[in-house]
Amino acid sequence: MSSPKLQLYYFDACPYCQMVLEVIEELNINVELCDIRADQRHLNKLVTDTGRRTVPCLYIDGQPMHESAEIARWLKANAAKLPKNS
Ligand SMILES: N[C@@H](CCC(=O)N[C@@H](CS)C(=O)NCC(=O)O)C(=O)O
Repeated sequence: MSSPKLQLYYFDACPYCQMVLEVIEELNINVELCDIRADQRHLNKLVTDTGRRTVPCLYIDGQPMHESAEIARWLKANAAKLPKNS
């Protein structure tokens, strides 16, 4: 099975995002980071796709998942098949 493409929509000062970023670091998972405060296009896409501006939001092969606890749970449960940083 091929690894899903992962993108995390986030901003630095968000504690829920930091929790998810810690899990990503712990598991050494390769995730594209999309800072919604640094790039308006990321915010626009998030709002267009989900109708919300809430972060964190993890896109899994283009499918958005909200809620930090759910994201952390999903990352841990699927770690074995996720792309790793080299
Ligand atoms: N229950 C959510 C809370 C996320 C949340 O409140 N994020 C804040 C930033 S720390 C946010 O995006 N607020 C903007 C909004 O909801 O429009 C989670 O755990 O992911």
